[in-house]
Amino acid sequence: MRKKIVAGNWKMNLDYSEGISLFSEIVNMVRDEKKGDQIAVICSPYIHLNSLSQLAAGVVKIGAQNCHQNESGAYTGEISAKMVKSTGCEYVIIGHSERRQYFAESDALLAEKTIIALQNNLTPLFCIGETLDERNNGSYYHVLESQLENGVFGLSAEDFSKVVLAYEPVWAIGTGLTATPEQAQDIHAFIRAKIDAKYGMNIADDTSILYGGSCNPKNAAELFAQHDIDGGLIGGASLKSRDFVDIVKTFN
Ligand code: 3PY
Repeated sequence: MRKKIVAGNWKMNLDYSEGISLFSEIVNMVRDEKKGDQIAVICSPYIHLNSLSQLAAGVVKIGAQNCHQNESGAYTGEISAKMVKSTGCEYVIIGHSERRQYFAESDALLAEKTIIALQNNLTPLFCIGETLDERNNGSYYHVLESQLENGVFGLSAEDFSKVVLAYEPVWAIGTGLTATPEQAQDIHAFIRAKIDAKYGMNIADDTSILYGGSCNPKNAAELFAQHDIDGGLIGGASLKSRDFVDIVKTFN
């Protein structure tokens, strides 16, 4: 069954107490206002994970924004998937364009991170997306296909069926630009067709594909109404409880 998911990505924002107080507001509002079976997730910096898990009360799920590709070892400053899982976290974002761009994370590395996340029973929120140049020069279908091929299509069908995908056009991240609902639907349908070709129709139908990139309370309803869009990965708007919860409520 395809799940409807709204996942906030706090990125590198909020100190410890700011994170706790925003999350407490979000939990209370989601508890009071959410009606459907959509899943609300907050992907916070590592410092918040354990405390948020304790405050979540089953109302909101918790995700990390990254994990290391190895189980443990001499990797100063890094956090493993096992450590993430031990905080009570259920999700982890893998391959956000900011990781690809600023930390040179390749598809091959992201494939390793996805495997270790799955081995530790975390649900990967695996991101793909094209840059503005790639959109303008028409190579974007090819770019997206190769991110899928090299990032997640090496997984067995059983493992792939545990992955959530997020399409985040890089030109719509932090720019205030959003893909139109038609542009986003076109890409989501393309992604689903590629999953169908690789894993078959049942898995393709059941895969949740989120849209990310300046999704906000004003544009969420139109985006989420598209047949192949199953929710959103929310940047800036997840830093405001009212905006985030209004996006979650879009599915009510
Ligand atoms: C954005 O909306 O800016 C995001 O990057 C969500 O991950």
